[in-house]
Amino acid sequence: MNKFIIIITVLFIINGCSAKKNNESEIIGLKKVQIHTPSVMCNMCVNTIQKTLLSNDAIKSVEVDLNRKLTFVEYLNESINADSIKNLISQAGYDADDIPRNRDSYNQLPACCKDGK
Ligand SMILES: [Cu+2]
Repeated sequence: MNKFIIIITVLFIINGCSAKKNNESEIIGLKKVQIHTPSVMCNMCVNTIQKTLLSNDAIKSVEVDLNRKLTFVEYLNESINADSIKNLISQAGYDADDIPRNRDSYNQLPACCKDGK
């Protein structure tokens, strides 16, 4: 067990050094983006967005703030970018910043998730 912890620690140190060489502001390539998702209304919407985004391996965490209509996404910078994430949200049927929802996906959402727009 102790050996395991030492190995993990060493790996972190090595990782930290190589990350610093490339870009000092990013810790092992994990980035966070805040996306305006004005059409989220209920927990079903939250589930739909989380399921869609988390099925992508490059996306590490998804939080949806229903009150502020914001979606916070943590992702691996070298594997995906913010625009691709917005496109995924659109494909799920929701507006994401300047990218409008995919109409077909929106039509398939449950009635409680449709804002009628
Ligand atoms: Cu909903």
